[in-house]
Amino acid sequence: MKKLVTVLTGGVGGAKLVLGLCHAIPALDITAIVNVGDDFSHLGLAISPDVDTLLYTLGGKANVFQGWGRESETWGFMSALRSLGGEDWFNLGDGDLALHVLRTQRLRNGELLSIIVKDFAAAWMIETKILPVSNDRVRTRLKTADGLLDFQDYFVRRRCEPIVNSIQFDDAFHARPAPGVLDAIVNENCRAILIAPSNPFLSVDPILAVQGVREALAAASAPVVAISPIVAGNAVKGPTTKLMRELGIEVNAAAIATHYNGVIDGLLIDERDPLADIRIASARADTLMHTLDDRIRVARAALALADSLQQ
Ligand code: FO1
Repeated sequence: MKKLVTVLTGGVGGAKLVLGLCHAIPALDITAIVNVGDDFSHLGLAISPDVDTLLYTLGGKANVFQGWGRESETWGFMSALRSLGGEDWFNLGDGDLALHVLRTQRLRNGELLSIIVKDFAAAWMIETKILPVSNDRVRTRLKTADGLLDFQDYFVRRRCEPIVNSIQFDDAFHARPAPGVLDAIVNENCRAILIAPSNPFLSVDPILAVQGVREALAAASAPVVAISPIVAGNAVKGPTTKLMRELGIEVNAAAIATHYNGVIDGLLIDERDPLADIRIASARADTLMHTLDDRIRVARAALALADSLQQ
């Protein structure tokens, strides 16, 4: 019986879905393929926000209110940095810092990001496979009214305020999938491939831009099901709604289906949204994920839709 499930995911929304999935099926059967377009170098440190959000969430260490970083964090480093006049727009907690320092040290020694992440996951007894989509550099940048901005400059420093004209994924064309990424998609034992309700334009597109990922999804025997990030005509979190309007895209499930045209076989739509006029299979559920039970419910609903599409 096919039992493996692969999830394409960005940060907080995706981590919630993967956590729900870990309670619906064995965690060992899950592979999360994670966006690295948000990664950047800051104060000489290699930061991988989406990978870390998943590590913290599955390791039971996440700050769920903040949506990033660790729970019970202390901020001694930041206050020392501030007192010296250092750049303080990107907050690095003391515990979080340990991850960045260790990752940076190992990358400088020539190790691959995917191996470092595997070791961090093993140290925290995380059974789910967490795969950065690529060990090569992929950088999300936005063409805005204020010029071409790096992702974190736009997202954190400028709080998503600049009006966005277009989004690009620098170096993605040359980025090779990390070992295991394509196999997790085309594997014969794959039951379902889920696209988390992460931002399609900022979090999922950079995954799809990596060499061979779109082709693998098209060739996959497992059904590909996306969970729409739109709930009651609005995105649950972050800049998705504002971004879609600026890009001239309607904010509804039909637009998400159109965006993923050629990639997905089914779309899970929130029950508060009107029945979308879409040409692919769909199902409806309450897709808000506040509690663990919510996350399990959404994971099960997405799997049920995928199972209904299994040939
Ligand atoms: N997001 C913020 O809004 N402000 C921060 O100061 C911030 C710091 C930060 C540090 C480490 C990390 O892994 C993530 C951090 N994030 C912060 C979140 C992150 O930049 C974005 O939420 C993701 O890139 C979007 O998925």
